[in-house]
Amino acid sequence: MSISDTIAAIATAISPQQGSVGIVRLSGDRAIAIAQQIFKAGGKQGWESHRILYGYVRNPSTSAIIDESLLLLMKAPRSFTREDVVEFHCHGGIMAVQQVLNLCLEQGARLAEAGEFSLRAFLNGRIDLTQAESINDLVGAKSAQAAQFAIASLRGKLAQSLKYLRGKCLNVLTEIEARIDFEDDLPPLDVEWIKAEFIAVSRESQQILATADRGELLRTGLKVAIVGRPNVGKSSLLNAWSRSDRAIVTDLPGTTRDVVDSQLVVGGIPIQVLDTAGIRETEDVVEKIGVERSRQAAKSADLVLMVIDASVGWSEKDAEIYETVCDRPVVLVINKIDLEGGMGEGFPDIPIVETVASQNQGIEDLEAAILKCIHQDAIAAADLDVAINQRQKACLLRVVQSLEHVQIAIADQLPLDFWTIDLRAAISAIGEITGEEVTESVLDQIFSRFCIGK
Ligand SMILES: Nc1nc2c(ncn2[C@@H]2O[C@H](COP(=O)(O)OP(=O)(O)OP(=O)(O)O)[C@@H](O)[C@H]2O)c(=O)[nH]1
Ligand SMILES: [Mg+2]
Repeated sequence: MSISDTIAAIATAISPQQGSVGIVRLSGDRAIAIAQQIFKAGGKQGWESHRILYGYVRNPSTSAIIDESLLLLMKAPRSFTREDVVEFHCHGGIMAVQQVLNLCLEQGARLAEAGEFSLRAFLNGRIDLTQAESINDLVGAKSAQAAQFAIASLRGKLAQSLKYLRGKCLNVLTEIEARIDFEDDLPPLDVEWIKAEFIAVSRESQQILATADRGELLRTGLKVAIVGRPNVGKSSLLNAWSRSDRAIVTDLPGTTRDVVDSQLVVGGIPIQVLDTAGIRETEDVVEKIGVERSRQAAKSADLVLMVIDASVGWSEKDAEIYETVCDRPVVLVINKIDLEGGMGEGFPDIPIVETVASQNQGIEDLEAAILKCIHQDAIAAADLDVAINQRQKACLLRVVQSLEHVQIAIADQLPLDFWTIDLRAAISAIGEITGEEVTESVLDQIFSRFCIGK
């Protein structure tokens, strides 16, 4: 990727007949020159930075008017990429933005690669790598909480903590290296201080590491399968939970034949809920396929809600179904507790929730049980405002590990050079998170996940 050329892309989602405004973005040395070729501002409007011009985009070779639009000019370095940036705010849909983009390309801009605007913002020092990654998180956020975490990180929350940790490590490294070079001229190393610094850095790293699971959940969400015998109220549960009539409910066993899914958000975590066909032996060809799909859904789920009928109690058939799903977290939902019944015995020792799905009762308990099951109940209440991703987690684990090695080197009274090897590794691992020490291939991997125009 060359940073010297001027890039262009459509920055908004495009689809026919949708979106009242579409934005085409230009960034680079020639952004303004290109814009001046194709945009005619009305009246005496000047091309000043951070002003919006009103006018027409026209094809310079044919003079044909392409769109009526607004133009936003942001001169370097006061722009997202720290380069000259021009945005055309066009009419939405497909045609206007597509044609404006084509004109930009005809005038010498190059089509931006995925994430290239953000990459430039990073390379030009406008944002660090944690902030760049959070931009992608914000765009992809599936819940308000995921968006909130992304914004906190975008505002530098994670970067700040990491900078502080890196600073501490660098301080210690300077002290040690000074002793290696000028041992005789300096007072002896304060080893107790060094140990305390390492403990502090490790502790804070662990705290940040503890947010990784939540980060993963917020990003990828959770798949929950509702399984059980026919007619126990699985579809009623899906409907009550999603406050919809998504699944067909009848009093006939074997109503649901296919997997029906619904998207929910629980405690900030996006959840895909799968309602499945009741599991039983059957000769019906369609139902048989449905039952097989139920089993597959349960297998693919992160968590299973095993529903039983309170009026029937825990039966042998339930036990058989439980056997097939118990290799993953299971919450037992005892539904129809409004009916008289015998609960039987032999329940597995798993979290239990009682519901009356047909009357929307017990959903709050169900959500609390799920959060508890995936260890998110305490965290939901805690005041955590960042959540790291898997890449950041891997780097931070290396930080903690390297610091452990230094502590061992200290305890074993190894020469100072040995201390610095692992300390440098810790510093470089932090630098890999923030982008201070990062390879091009890592950057490629990160930014290629972005959308075009970001
Ligand atoms: N009394 C009572 N009836 C319920 C409750 N939940 C569901 N039902 C009724 O039980 C019957 C079966 O409900 P469904 O939700 O279709 O059951 P299902 O488990 O999806 O059934 P299949 O799709 O056949 O596997 C319907 O008549 C529901 O109205 C409940 O909590 N109490
Ligand atoms: Mg059903």
